Amino acid sequence: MTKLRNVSLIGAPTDIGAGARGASMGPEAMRVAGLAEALRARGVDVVDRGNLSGPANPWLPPVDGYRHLNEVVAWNQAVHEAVYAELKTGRMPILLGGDHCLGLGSISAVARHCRDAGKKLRVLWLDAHADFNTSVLTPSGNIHGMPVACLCGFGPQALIEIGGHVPAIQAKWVRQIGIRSVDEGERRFVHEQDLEVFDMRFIDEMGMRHTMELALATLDDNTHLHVSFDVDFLDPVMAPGVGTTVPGGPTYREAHLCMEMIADTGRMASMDLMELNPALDEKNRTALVALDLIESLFGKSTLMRK
Ligand code: 4U7
Ligand code: MN
Ligand code: MN
Ligand code: MN
Repeated sequence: MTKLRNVSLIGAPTDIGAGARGASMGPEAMRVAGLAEALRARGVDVVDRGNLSGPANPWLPPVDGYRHLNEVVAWNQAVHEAVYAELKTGRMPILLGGDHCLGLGSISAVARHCRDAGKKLRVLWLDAHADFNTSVLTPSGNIHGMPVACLCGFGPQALIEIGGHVPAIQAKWVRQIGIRSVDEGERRFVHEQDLEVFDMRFIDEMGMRHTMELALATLDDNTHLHVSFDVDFLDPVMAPGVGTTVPGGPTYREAHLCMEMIADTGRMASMDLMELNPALDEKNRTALVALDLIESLFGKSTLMRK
């Protein structure tokens, strides 16, 4: 069971790295869904730190393969400092996005904390996409498709050096689950860098249980587990409120099993909830599904378990 930790909610209300507007409303949608109350009901001490601030979205086309690079850097610096500060005081940060470009600020802070504390880091990247594009490979210029590459040291200088250590993480610390949309050049780069990807074909054939056993196999008592949850990981049938839906994702039960098995490790020490887009949702339905899954991450079981 997950140790009950002190959780700090950090809102990052921006869609600066995305291709659709609206993820900027994600943090408030999770508050309206009752995230703090649900975690408190599970015995977790929750403090809502409110929202970070940063530059407005100018909605301009990409320049040299990057859209809104300066603004993305500013938002990620704010996220990095906020997440790092929470970890330093021994609390578990939950970053409420916001688009997934902010995974860079969040995970670079976690990596910095792990260096300070001599901890081993594992990153679970739950997503329909690999988010491993570069300015040359990207078909869109949208930086929410690039955070994993940036974390591994492939990206613009201003972004990759945010945590003070380049690369912030090593590709072999990452496990990606649920992947089903990878761009052509991105696919080659994923193979070249040997990123460990459990795609939907793998999950179809091996099942979510075996997939998660493999993805969680190398955790030990000294491991800090970070979960970066892009809501488009989920099948759009149950989670329509995201900008980049891809059909054929995990079912409701598969997603729950994934979260329950993470909870069972007791090692999750930070997380991101990213890409929720209330402008595309129906009556906050997707936020409520995300809430359900977060409760499972914090040990709520649908089974008759003690
Ligand atoms: B998300 C995409 F081309 N690969 O780079 C791109 F398909 O954070 C999508 O996972 C990226 O939602 C999606 O623009 C980024 C596209
Ligand atoms: Mn993503
Ligand atoms: Mn995605
Ligand atoms: Mn998306």
